[in-house]
This record gives sequence, C-alpha cells and structure tokens, in this order.
Amino acid sequence: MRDLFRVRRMWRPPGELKRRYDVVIVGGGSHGLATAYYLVRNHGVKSVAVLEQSYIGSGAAGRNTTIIRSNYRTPEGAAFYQRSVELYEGLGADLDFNLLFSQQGHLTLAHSERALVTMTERAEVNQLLGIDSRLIGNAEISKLCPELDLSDRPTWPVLGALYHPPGGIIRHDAVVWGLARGADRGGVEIHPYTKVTGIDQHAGRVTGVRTTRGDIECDTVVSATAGWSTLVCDLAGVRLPITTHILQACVTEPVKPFLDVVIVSSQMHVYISQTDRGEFLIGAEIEPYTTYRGTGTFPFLEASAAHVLELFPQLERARVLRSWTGLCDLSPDYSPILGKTGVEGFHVSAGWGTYGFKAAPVVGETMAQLVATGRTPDLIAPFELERFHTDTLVSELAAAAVSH
Ligand code: PYC
Repeated sequence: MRDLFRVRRMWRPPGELKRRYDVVIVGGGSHGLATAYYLVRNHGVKSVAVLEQSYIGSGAAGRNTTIIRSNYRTPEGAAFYQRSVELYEGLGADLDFNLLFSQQGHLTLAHSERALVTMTERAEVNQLLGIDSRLIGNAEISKLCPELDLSDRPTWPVLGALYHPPGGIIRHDAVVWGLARGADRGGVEIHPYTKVTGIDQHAGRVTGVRTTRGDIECDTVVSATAGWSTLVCDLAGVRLPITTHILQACVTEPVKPFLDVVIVSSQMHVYISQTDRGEFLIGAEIEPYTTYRGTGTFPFLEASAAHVLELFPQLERARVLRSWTGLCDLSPDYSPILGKTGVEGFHVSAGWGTYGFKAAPVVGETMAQLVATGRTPDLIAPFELERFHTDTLVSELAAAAVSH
C-alpha cells in the first residue's frame, strides 16, 4: 500500500555538494543538461555537477516557443542546426522519454514581391546546403494550412511561403526532464538553487567555482546560462560581445486542434503554432532595448493579437491564458558563441538570441566532445569567441530569427 503513494522521482534529489568534480556545468537548462547527458553517454565522464541558480529549465529552456528548424543561410549555421534536427529526431528514443516532437513543417510567409525574391534565394541557398526547403504558392499553403486566411482581406495578403518540411515543435519541458533523467541515470549530480558567485583560476586555468552552497574544485567549467552569460563570464574575467534582450510570448486558452504547421510572418514579427494541449502559442521578435525584466508588456499583447487575427480571424474570441518573457543573449553576428575562451578549461555556450533551444542536442554533443577530448569539434569551430578578434564573423542575420 505504501508503494502506491511513493513518489517516483525522475532524478535523484540533490545531496550535499562534493568538494570536487571533474566538470562543473553552470546552468540547468537544455544546453547544460544536454552537455552533461552527452558527457556520460558518449564519453563516460561521470564526475559532473550541473549547478542551477533556480529550478531546472527555469530559464530560456522553459521560456521559448519550442520551434525546431534548420533552414539557416550560412554553411556553418546550416550544418550545425541540421545536426541538431537529426539528434532531436532520435532523442526521444535515446532518452526513452516521449518529447512530443512533431515535425509538422515550418512556413515562413511572404507578404510582398520583395519577400518572395528573398525567400526564393533563401530556398536555393538552403538546398545547396542540403536543407529540405522550398518556395511554395498559396495553393500548397492552403493544403498545409486550410484555416489560414489567404484572401486579400489581410493588410498584407499572403503571396507564398518558404516551406521547411522537417521543421516543427517539441515539448520543451519534456526535453529538459528527459535530459535531466538521462544525465542523472549516468551519475551526473543536478543541484538546483545553487548559484555560482565566483570562478577560481590559477595561472590562466580554471580551478573551481564558488557557490551559495560552498566552494567546489574542478578541472573544467562550462557556462550554459543564456541570458545570464555575460554575468557568469564576467566572474571568469571573460568579456562577451553580447547584449541581453527580452522576447515575449503568450498562449491562448486551448481550442480544438486545427493548426498542425508552424506559421511565421517576418513582416508582422509573429509566429504561431498550436501546442499538444490545444493552446495557440504566439511569439514576437525581441524587444529592441536591453533588459533583464521578467514581466511582459501590453503593447506586445496588443500587437501580437492584431497580427495573429490578420492570419487567423477565427481566433477572435480566444482568450490569452498566460504570457511570459525570456532572456535572449544576442551576439553581433547572430551566431552563437561556443567553445573555448581565453581561460583554459572555461568553455561557453552563449550568444543564442532567440534560437538556442533548437540547438540543445548539438550543443550537448559538441561541448561534451570538447570537454572530454580537449579538441574543438569542426561543427563548432566557426563559432569560437576568438572570431570577434580575428574578424571571421558568421553572419546569420538573414535567417536567425523571425524578423529577418
Ligand atoms: O529562430 O525559429 C526561430 C525562432 C522562433 C522564435 C524565435 N526564434
């Protein structure tokens, strides 16, 4: 009888912090947990602690809009995100946990002749880079999304779309929980509510971290802290060329399922999908000002609602259930900053803007490889912090987020 009421935990409750681990990962979001998971899975590195200042998945991993895609414009970005989609495709089976990954297709709408030209070019570049992506007309859009208003009623009628069939959505909290469980089963310790307050070094090499629960010695520290990256890297004396902005999103109350494709309108800075719970998930572009503000704004709700109704007037009576903001760490070239820094043994995953969650598995795989072997994997070599000193930027501006 007692067993009936026993709580089945997905990972062990945190115990005391040890005095030493081989690897300390700062940030218990999708990138930190994925790095821990692949360290164990691919390299057998088990002496790993993941330190999270709040509960796991409380940062960007729990505040994104769950979109997965790989239709990037640069060879570096396309190869990187393509690998991420591949890993996401097998991740549920790998973790033995249903991540509700729905590769329902991703449509970026064109509302002008100019946008059609840009999207034709983007489709061609995507195809050259091996990405499944093409321009489609309204007849095909209407088959994929019969409920979308394709008439000339909207202020900016739809003229076509960039179609990316492997794109889709996934349950973000399931990704966090599945990775946490996988890492925990491999022996990784997960310590929520443990804030890093200092990073110790000796002779240019990391030697440990200080936390609100005591000091730890270690050989390697990985910062995977998204919007907080500049603050954590400051502790190591590593300056990142990053500004932190907020991105806002909201969901409506659940309605009967009718949207099974991701719709993006760059013109209106809005993207929409329907979650497995039936909610319409609506997001906007980042706010142009820098802030760590955690509350949303009414202008976001007003503008997003107006834009969604241009596309789906039948949602007129749907009520907004909740809204939130997420912190986005934006780099100057809209590509991530990944790998080694000037401090030996201190590695970063940062500069994610609004496209970090979709990279979680490939970040985990490559950062784990870097930590375990000391060598930077080819896939992330173009994204090293060093590029801002060697002027070898990877400009992903044209495909990074919704409004480009
Ligand atoms: O890069 O796909 C994306 C994205 C969606 C929402 C924000 N960014």
